[in-house]
Amino acid sequence: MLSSCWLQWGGTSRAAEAALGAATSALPSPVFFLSELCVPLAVPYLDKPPTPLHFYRDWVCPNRPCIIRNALQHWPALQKWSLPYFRATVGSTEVSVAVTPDGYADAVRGDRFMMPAERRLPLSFVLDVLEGRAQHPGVLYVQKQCSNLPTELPQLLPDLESHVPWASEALGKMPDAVNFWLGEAAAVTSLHKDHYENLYCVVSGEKHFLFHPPSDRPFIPYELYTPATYQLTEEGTFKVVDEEAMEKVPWIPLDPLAPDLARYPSYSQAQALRCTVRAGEMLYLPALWFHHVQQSQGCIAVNFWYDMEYDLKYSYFQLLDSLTKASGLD
Ligand SMILES: O=C(O)CCC(=O)C(=O)O
Repeated sequence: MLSSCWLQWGGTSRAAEAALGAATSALPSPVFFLSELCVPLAVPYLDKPPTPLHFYRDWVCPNRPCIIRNALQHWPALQKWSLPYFRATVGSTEVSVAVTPDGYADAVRGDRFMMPAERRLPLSFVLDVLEGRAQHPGVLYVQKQCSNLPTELPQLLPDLESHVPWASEALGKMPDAVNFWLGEAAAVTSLHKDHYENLYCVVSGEKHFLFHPPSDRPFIPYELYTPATYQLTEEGTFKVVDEEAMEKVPWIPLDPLAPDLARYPSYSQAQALRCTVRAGEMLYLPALWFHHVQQSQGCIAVNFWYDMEYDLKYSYFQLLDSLTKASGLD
């Protein structure tokens, strides 16, 4: 009995392997087909906010990014927010600041997945650093991706809406998080993806995005890294402290600004899309799109994260992810 089960299992497993081999060797062609069909050459602009129906039908459902103009002009923040305004109104408020030696928080550095040192600093001190009036070791970025706007800077809430009404209606939910971002030009967000429909609003300055559609997954490498955190010493140097209790983290080692194609040759088949989001503009960044972000010095932004629907699109992405891993393309 045992041996017949074993034989049967062995047979099934060989059949599965053959099917997998066929599927993975055919992997790039549906991906190219998808990219040609669905991925624009540039991120399109809308001159005004879409209706909930248009937003859902034209952008969310086909999982396409766009930049929306004139969607924020009724926010007092657009007129009021500046570094001097923050100094006068919320300067004494302590905020969480991500501090890194090189501007990269949550990124692969060497053989580690590095997380930032997190410091609580009065916002006025961060403003001093941004304006060149004070110095602090490393690179500062006011960012904490768990609704730091309402939790850490609630005094600023009257200056904007608590959600994006046409998006909330289209998606049938309220945002899971409303995040505030303010940092130095050297602060970079490494290439990653999220399970959020992201409405990213630039209030002052500019953000530079580099995207890859989810269909580029087979060409984007992931590896497993030991997680570690930067620790800032009294002398102002950075120590790397391994997070021994944490599991290894799957992350993208590749820098899309200077890809190491000798090491990751498949990346040459991926199609990067770039855009700059300027003050007063709102980017719709669909769930599962890979993104890498840079900014101008002192750029002020707020974004709304709406949890994605775990629907067929999500399942297709998971399938592509599994096939990519199984094929060894990673
Ligand atoms: O603005 C940034 O630096 C990163 C934004 C981001 O990664 C996100 O909103 O998911």
